[in-house]
Amino acid sequence: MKIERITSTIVDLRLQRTHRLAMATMARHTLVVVQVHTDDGPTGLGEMSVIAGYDAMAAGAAKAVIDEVLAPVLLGQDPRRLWHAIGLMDRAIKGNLPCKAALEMACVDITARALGVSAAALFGGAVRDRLEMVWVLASGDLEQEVQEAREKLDQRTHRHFLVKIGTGDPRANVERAVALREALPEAATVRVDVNQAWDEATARWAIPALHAGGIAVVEQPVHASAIDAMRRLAQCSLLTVMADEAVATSQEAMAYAGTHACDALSIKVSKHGGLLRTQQIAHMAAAGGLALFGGTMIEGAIGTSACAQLYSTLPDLQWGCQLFGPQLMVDDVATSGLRYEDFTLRVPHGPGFGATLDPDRLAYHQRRAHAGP
Ligand code: MUC
Ligand code: MG
Repeated sequence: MKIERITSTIVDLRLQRTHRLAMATMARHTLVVVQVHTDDGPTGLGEMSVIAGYDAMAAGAAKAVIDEVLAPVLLGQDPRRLWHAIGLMDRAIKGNLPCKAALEMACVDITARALGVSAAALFGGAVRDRLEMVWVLASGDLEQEVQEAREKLDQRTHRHFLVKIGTGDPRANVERAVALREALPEAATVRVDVNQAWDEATARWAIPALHAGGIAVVEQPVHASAIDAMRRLAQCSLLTVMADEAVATSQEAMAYAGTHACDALSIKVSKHGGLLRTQQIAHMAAAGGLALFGGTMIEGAIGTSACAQLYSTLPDLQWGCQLFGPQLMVDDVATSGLRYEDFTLRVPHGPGFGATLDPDRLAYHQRRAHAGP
């Protein structure tokens, strides 16, 4: 089986509400959808998400890397030789991990479909068929966030909440997170993601205040490059300190796990450069004593199904997953067997990721020229 043709399509999708991170305010969302066609095998689907202000790359640049640099080295190759494909992409261009992830994802989808199995089978098989869900609150408005969390509790879709607190005054943000915790029933949990916004001095007083207020986890409190600060914070905090943006490569995972520079790690298929690398990093981090959280870059049905397949195979996923992308988007370009029920995400059965592209919706949402970043 050989790769015959690769296409990539930028799509712009509306969100249910504005999503506010420390470094980005998302009023809509952009995905790059990849289709890898083979000569006598199935077509594979991959996807990367682009968040302007968060990512190092604009969607047009990502598409150019995929079309002009990565696709040419994959054409004619057997998509089932996954590490070989990763090696070819690494030799073609440094970095660009999310672009490589989208293409590797499609190759994994092809491999599983060709075997007639779900992608989870390629990663050792599922150890769970449901993932404990975390909902991300990111409007910055306490009343709205309390109401949104209560709706999720009433609908029985989420009981764990992660609130983004990296924008604005740290003291007001800590108070907002604690007030949210107090407004919700005991059975709910609240954690925070600072998305690198604080310096170490701020984190030193803010983390104990969060702990005193019943917050469960603080994610990436300081800059991604501040490994020494992260280590000091992890070592003196009663609260779980989670790394996210700081750990993308396996070398960074080694550095964090080896020196206990955090207690937990948010893994992300896009950030780590694909499903195989994410599996590798997850197992390394677990061996180094780090607890795991299944992260997202707000992928749609394709990327979310792919992540869910892998996360379902990880023996330890102590902090659940935040695969809420399809719930935040008003529309999508694929359908899938993803089901959100009983506070969990039911993992699709496949074949492959269990996602099916809808060509009409892809055409409808496709970006026309000069539509944005
Ligand atoms: C993260 O965990 O920092 C992207 C979307 C979102 O809600 O958070 C970021 C990822
Ligand atoms: Mg994060």
